[in-house]
Amino acid sequence: MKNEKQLFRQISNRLKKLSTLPACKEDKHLNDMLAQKGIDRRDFMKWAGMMTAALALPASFAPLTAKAAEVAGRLPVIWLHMAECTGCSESLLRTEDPSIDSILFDMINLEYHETIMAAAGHQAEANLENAIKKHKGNYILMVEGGIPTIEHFLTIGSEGRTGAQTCRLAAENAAAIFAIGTCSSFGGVQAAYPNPTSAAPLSKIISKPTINVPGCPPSEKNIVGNVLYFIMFGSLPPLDAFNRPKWAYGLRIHDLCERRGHFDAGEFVQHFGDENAKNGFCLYKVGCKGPYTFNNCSKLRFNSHTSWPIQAGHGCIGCSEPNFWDTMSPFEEPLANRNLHTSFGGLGADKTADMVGISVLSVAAIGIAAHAVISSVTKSKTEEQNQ
Ligand code: FSX
Ligand code: SF4
Ligand code: F3S
Repeated sequence: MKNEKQLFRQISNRLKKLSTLPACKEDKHLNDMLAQKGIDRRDFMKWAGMMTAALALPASFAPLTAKAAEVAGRLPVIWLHMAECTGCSESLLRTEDPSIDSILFDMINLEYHETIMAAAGHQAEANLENAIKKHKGNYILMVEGGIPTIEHFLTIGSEGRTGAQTCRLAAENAAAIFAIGTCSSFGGVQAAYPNPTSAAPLSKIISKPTINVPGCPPSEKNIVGNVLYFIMFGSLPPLDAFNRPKWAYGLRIHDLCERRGHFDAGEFVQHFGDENAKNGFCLYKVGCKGPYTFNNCSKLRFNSHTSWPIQAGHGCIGCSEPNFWDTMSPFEEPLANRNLHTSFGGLGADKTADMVGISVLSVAAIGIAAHAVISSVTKSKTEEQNQ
């Protein structure tokens, strides 16, 4: 285990090396791009401090995070679209009031991204193949969307390749692979019952390790944070049992929720629009799945850090958990009184419900018991994986 100083030195050396590589886009410099958008150095360093804290690194590492952002232009990225709504890309590429995250993404050498590239047809296919050849072994592959395994549901491009074939082709020579969004990480809405296209997550389609960055969509910070981590460390971050980076998905929504005090005090919204809703009480009884969901939404928020679902007044629907469309819906009802027909998020939380007698216990016990069971199952899964 490295101490703080050694780690600092290791990252500095790596960043120094990276900064000597030629920038993929000579014309794009982060400082100029920030200045054009009216973002000054102070705001940029504030952002670097926030990302450093999010990545669970010591505060003294903020200059390294800033440096990692500055050398991000050396990093080629190939981004593939499978079956999805493009919400994950939208999370990052909002055109109005671009955040530092979206500017950073603009600077990254996005060699191939169907939503924003001009090429079409044969030219697009050639672009993809050229990018794979040119950056062999050095590019990050990001895949958005679930992957139908019944062939005719997803053929892409002029050569009629299936989505799965395209993923395998691009994965073969990638330095790191990120499944962006719940669809790519776990199948998402495409794989929800009755899964008519037999959609599967990326990890079931390719044979290389994938880092899952779920959320429907994931926040721009969780996408960018993983890119920064890879630039700084050149390796994958520590992952949980579902291959989610622990820095982002290590704690439950419920543990980080600003309404938690109301939960503990037994103060609940009974119906949307009631007096308790106006008072910002806990949303558990109107369906919040925060006690069963692992994500950092309250810390990093969405739309340039302005808000997140629970702040906006709706419960968490569990969008970063496997199978959440089937296991967590109806979204505006608590799980308490229902018999779940499938395992909850793959963690057997239907069993959790039985074990803690969720329908008869006080609401306060739910969070505690669910956490205990989820932690122990997660622990044993991780132990299994590490063996
Ligand atoms: Fe959409 Fe992405 Fe949801 Fe899926 O996000 S926001 S359906 S996770 O693949 O575009
Ligand atoms: Fe927050 Fe939901 Fe937990 Fe209530 S149940 S404290 S709204 S996460
Ligand atoms: Fe998704 Fe819940 Fe966050 S619905 S966006 S994990 S608050």
